Amino acid sequence: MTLDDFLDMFSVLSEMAPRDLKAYYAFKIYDFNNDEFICKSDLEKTLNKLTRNELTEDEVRMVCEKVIDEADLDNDGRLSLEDFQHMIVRAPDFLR
Ligand SMILES: [Ca+2]
Ligand SMILES: [Ca+2]
Repeated sequence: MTLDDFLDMFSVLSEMAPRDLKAYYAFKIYDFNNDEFICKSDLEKTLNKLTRNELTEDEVRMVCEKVIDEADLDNDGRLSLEDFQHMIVRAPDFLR
């Protein structure tokens, strides 16, 4: 990360409410390939980390599909920050 990136992030963050901030951080962490969307492969990586690879590939795929199915508001098959924030508002336990 360059200093400019850091300052950009800082100015974005300072304009956000605490809950949005939390969602934004989580989004950034889960967006492994940094394309500003959480797609299936990002979710699969996340799940494998959270579950320490205890789920089978099929189980991981099923959960990912369900998550995207439920959270993808604009039906483009991936989660934007907006989709993600909406999911977190609906499921406050998600970040714990
Ligand atoms: Ca991504
Ligand atoms: Ca979407």
